Amino acid sequence: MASSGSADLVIVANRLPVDRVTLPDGSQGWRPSPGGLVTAIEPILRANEGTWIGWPGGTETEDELEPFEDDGMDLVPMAMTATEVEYHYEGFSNATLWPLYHDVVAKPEFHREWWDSYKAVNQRFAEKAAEEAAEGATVWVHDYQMQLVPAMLRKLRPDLRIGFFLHIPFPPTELFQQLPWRRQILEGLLGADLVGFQLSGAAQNFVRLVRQRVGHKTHRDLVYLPDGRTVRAAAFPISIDSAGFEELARSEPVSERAVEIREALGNPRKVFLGVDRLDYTKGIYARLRAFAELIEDGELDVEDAVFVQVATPSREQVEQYRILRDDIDRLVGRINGDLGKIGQPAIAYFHSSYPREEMAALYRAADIMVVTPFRDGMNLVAKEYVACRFDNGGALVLSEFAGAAEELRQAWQINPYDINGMKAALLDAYQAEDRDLTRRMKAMRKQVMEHDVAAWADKFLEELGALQSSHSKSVRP
Ligand code: ADQ
Repeated sequence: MASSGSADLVIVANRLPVDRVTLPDGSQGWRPSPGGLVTAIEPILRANEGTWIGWPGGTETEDELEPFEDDGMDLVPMAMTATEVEYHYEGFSNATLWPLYHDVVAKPEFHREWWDSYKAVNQRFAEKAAEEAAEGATVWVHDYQMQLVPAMLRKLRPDLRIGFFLHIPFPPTELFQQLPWRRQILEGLLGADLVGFQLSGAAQNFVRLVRQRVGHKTHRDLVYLPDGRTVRAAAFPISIDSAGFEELARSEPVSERAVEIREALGNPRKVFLGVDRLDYTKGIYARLRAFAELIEDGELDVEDAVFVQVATPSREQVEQYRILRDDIDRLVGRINGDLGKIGQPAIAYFHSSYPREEMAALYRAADIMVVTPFRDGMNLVAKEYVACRFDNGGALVLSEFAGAAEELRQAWQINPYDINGMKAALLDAYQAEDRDLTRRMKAMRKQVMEHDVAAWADKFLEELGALQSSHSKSVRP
């Protein structure tokens, strides 16, 4: 067994919760990247003297990156070489696994040198976790970039309690079988005591694959390993800091900004909004086309309706993402050229990332939130919109292929491949009466406000702690 460290809770994720930045004086510093995951996990990390292991996002070498404390959390930055960034991160993670796990919306690429790099990076993260974790500690591994860590870590430290959570969908068995390294990935995940997914269908896919491909005995959500261990696979739908978003949305500056945004758009009757990472799984192209067709058909008028699309730059080194960016640039240009009027574009398109306050103001300013991914693990944007609508107003048009559709049943649910169906739903949401909007939003708000990200993290750790394990301690929520 490797010598143990002092952390009772270790988070292993591809990225650290902070980004490396160059400060005004030219020196290097850190800026928190305030995501929902950090908000949820931070209090638990603090209560348990926890440590977060992850890549800070550059190509600094190991010597340049020292562990440090940030607001009560111990952060351990992991170095990645330029080749590892290309092979492990952009390659295997984002050009093999990402499209494969999202219904092959784009064609996954299989390269043996990418896989070798994926293994090597996972091994290094596992070794670091083994070094940091105290005797009997809990290690929580996150997402598709780290699927081999659980088994690698168990080999080094059988005393640990290990949990894994997959933030993206787990594919149907027929698609997963394409992966040349399918068995190794399944065995990697089986190193965990608890494997968490967004939806129960994903957990079932996983258990079925383990039975078929690895040959272990299974019963419902349990896998029985030959060495006597059991692994549980279950759904833990992730959420957001719901109260935090509502509070932000209610604040004076955000309320004023929401009014300002509508004015700047020319005070149209209705504002449609899309907010996504610029990713081909999100269905941005099809949704903008559907909106444009409604104008061409004479159902909507640019005097009355505008579509605001905010797309955060993402994975710009991966070719598919560059192609997508160009495609959308061209589409927006064509739609505005054909259908816009002076001072009244049909689509207001922003290729940028905004602070949380601006996001909350956009959510408040928007009458119809349009979330149309071809496949999405959960989709937090849909939940953020709902959390910000304390006025019980606003409509949500939501793809049935987003994980969030299982909880947000009162949204206008659509099939993103069906352009006519999408057009009909957009129009219906546009014309909906206030009474209908309120009824739907109230029900969705109940769901989102009662199931926030803190409850999600507590539930995962509680269930991980409850699993029988010979020597490990459990973590305080
Ligand atoms: P993502 O694919 O990144 O997450 P999503 O769940 O929508 O998708 O989360 C995006 C986050 O980024 C949201 O919190 C949103 O507010 C923020 N964001 C988006 N555009 C932004 C912009 N222009 N400026 C600032 N912030 C912006 C992955 C999975 C999802 C899963 C989450 C969490 O793909 O399915 O829900 O992880 O598990």
